[in-house]
Amino acid sequence: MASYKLFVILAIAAIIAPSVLGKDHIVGDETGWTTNFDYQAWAKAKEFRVGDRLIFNYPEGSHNVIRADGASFKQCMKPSNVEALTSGSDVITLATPGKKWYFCGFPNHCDVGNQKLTITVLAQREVSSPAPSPSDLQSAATARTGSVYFGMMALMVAFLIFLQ
Ligand SMILES: [Cu+2]
Repeated sequence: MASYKLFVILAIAAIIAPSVLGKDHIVGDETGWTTNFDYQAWAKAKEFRVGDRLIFNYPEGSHNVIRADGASFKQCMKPSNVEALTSGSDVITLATPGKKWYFCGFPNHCDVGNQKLTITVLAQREVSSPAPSPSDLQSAATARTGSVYFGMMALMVAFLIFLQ
């Protein structure tokens, strides 16, 4: 009985979460983050937006992830002020729109092995047009508030059921 209620809560959360949070993109899908993979082809089919997350999966110690700028990306050179990510499951939340550059800092992985990714991050999902009019912004804001509000209500109801 308790497990059924838990299932209901999880099901509701699963329906609501995507409307509130961003999307997760596993870089390279099941291939993960490695050499000799066409990450540009992988990225081409996807849409990246503010609030989405990039997840770089690789065996810890065999690769890393460097958040570069355009110039350092071109030369596969780590910017001196940037710390490499090394956990083997590195999560990067896309915080701002625009071009982003990532590569592996292991010798030859970027330049010879082509282990690099550049993406263009678009604005957050709810505000879809690039130059929305004030009324568009208003309705987008209302829609967002509405879905968050509905989500909170549904979760509260689910927890009340669960607690009974
Ligand atoms: Cu590497």
